[in-house]
Amino acid sequence: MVKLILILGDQLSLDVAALRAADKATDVIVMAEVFSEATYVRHHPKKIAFIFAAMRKFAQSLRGAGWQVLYSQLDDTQNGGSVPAELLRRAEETGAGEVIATRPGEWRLIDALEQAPLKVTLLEDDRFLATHGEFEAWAEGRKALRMEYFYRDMRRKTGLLMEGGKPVGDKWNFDHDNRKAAPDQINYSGPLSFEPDDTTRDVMDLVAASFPDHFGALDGFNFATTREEALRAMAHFITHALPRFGDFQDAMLSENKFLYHAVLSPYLNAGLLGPLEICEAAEQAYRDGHAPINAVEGFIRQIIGWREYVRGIYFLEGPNYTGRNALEHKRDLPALYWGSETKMHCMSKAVAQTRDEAYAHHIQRLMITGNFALLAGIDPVQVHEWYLEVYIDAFEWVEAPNTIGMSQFADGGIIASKPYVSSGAYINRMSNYCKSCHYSVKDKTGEAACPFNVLYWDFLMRHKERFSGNPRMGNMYRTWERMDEGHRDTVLSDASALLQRLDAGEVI
Ligand code: FAD
Ligand code: DLZ
Ligand code: SF4
Repeated sequence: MVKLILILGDQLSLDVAALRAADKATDVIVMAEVFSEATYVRHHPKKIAFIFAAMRKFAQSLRGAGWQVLYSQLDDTQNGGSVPAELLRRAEETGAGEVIATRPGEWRLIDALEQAPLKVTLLEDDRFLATHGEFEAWAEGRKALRMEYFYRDMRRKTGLLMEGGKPVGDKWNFDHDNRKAAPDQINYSGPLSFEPDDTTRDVMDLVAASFPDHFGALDGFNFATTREEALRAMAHFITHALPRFGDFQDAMLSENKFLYHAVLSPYLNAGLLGPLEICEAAEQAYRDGHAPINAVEGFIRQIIGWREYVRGIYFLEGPNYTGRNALEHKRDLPALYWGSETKMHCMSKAVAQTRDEAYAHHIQRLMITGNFALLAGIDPVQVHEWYLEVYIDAFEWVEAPNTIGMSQFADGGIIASKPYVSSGAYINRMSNYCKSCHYSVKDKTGEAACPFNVLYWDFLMRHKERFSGNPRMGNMYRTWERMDEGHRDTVLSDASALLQRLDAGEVI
């Protein structure tokens, strides 16, 4: 009997499990652009355009390889509007009795497929290095699930940067070398960009017409949309940026959106590239003497360490993870996250770049927009939805642990051993934002004081009970205790006034 083989918009890999289980002679592939996936959160137009264009081209390549593909465009009059509805329609059309799918990367969609009135078999998505079973076994019985130990297991498992059972350079982690402040000059023109072809332009027109009120610019779309292009983007990064990736991994510059970052996450997460091939290319660059160990180890750790680890946490913790709010933060996400005016130069730049590119690099996400949300006590569910909407690489399995866990400490410390908060001093050290800011990063109180400076202490005081006993945070509390009492009162009353102005919708 005919089987339907479902391929989702982030499953665009020829070796995806459902495709491996399919029979070219009898089975029919179903791919569908649907309103529900594009609007359950209002995804950035560049993200929708990327997914749809890549889906159309993937479908074309499958047809070229002899597969029968039923592809639904968003504007097809018969389009049922959701993945299950499209499966039902195609089942009726073909008489198929069964659907084979690769397990989606979001509980919401897993649930929708399991509830669909069809026989659906979900196969494990094995485009990752660690299976759910392996992650569960690793997590079992551990008091703390620290990424570093998981990462070492992944190094051993893959053999990446290993020699005779030991880590190359006799150290697992070279992060110490990867915290250089913003350089004066960047000798890299940024990620490879791709002129939209006819298919991409059609998709862009469709997206512009269908989602006019989604936050973000569609103009300037220049992402790769095929595996062949993504491979070229990868080679470009390895050749031109990887050697300096490590040194300036945590730096930020007003005038440079990408520094030496890869901007490969959209391709990796959509399935156009695989994690192992990227890491092997990076390792080769080290073995060829093209890139230093701190850059290559740091880069590989992000992929086989952090990326695999956050996925493990997402599936281990279950569907309620995205609703966690350990710090009981309740403030609404301020309008400045949607591009309303702000006098904070760092926030204004990070949000503007997000609107324009659907991309910000890790430290912008963690230490600018994430840091501000955490300090200001914003509802983590709203923060999570914002990150899921605005970034081209955002799929819940990877976005939610990074936001709920790493950035907002809303999981109570499963991912982060302490909250990622900082005053303006850190931002000033790692960037040149403060030089062009309305506020003064040196001022600790008063009208001109950097909001991060007052909110930082306000956050620590609000959560004193929880954090003052944390060995990694004792220093911060001791610094506070050493301050003059009058100064401390002024800091807290300035913070309170600032938050009131934020709540009142004033420009801060
Ligand atoms: P590079 O800095 O060049 O890193 C190389 C690769 O490592 C990335 O392509 C990515 O695949 C991987 N990587 C690096 N850090 C992480 C991480 N913490 N978790 C998972 N993979 C990582 N990443 C996403 O892929 N999707 C998301 O939705 C996402 N949301 C985030 C939300 C917050 C609040 C934070 C703090 C981080 C988030 N990240 C997310 C992680 C990270 O910011 C992005 O992976 C990275 O910015 C992608 O850009 P890049 O390819 O230039 O990365
Ligand atoms: C993100 C996305 C978007 C915007 N649109 C579609 C779509 O129309 N059809 C589809 O199959 N997939 C889409 N996706 C990706 C899914 O949302 C993704 O598979 C789930 O969120 C699980 O990661
Ligand atoms: Fe951001 Fe404060 Fe620096 Fe302004 S002074 S750019 S608000 S850290």
